[in-house]
Amino acid sequence: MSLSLSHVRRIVEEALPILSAEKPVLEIDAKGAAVVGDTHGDLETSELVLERVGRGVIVFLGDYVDRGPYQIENMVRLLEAKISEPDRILLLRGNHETREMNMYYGFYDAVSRRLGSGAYGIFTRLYSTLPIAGVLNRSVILVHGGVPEAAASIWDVASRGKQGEDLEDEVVFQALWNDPREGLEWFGPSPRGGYARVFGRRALEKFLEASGCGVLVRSHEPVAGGFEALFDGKLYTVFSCRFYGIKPAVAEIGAGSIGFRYVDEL
Ligand SMILES: [Mn+2]
Repeated sequence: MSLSLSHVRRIVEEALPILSAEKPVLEIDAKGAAVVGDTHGDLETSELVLERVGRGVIVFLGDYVDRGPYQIENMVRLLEAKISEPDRILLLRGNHETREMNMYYGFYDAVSRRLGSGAYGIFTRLYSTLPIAGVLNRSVILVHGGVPEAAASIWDVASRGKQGEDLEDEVVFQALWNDPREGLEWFGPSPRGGYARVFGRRALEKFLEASGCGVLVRSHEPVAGGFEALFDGKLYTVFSCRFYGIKPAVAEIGAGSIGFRYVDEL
């Protein structure tokens, strides 16, 4: 992919009004959905998913940039897909779609080196338009991290609104940062630091019930095998970046069922 600043700027500017019109928490009605976890510059995963998943919506759970070798290409490819099929390709925000993370984990430097100093600002404009979460068929919560401690339901998260260049609201921050822990009931400290917390079974069950949902699908942790069920199948983690020594996977959600497939076998 040839990358020029004018091309990247044009793609981002075409995507901005489409994303801006979307709600902070997307209400998605679809017969089927493929859910993609972190890609972190794994352009190959994004290409395979976009080319081979023929039906239903495709929801990307965020973390498109930082770390991998094709961070800009990956972001641009996903935005091109969004522009051509705005109702089918849904791009949620991950904890790496922030200025704070990009300064430390490589995307700011990659953009400055390849597109010129001053180019990076177009991406923080983009981040502030990205939705925070989705609810599929009024039953499945889709979000990068998990359950925030101070939110009763996903609709409570929605009321916080989209964020600026960083995740200023603590509830939204936790929705994109928190991790599940088997054996825990409510909440506990997270090794990730900041506002981040870990959440247990009762925290998840209460949040799901108050949201009118039965399952939460998230990413954020590079689980061995690319896919993992926790809390008796009330929560799934899917991870889709091949640079973590795992086989990238996607979740496939149909009527009353959740399974997974490896990206390289789609
Ligand atoms: Mn993450």
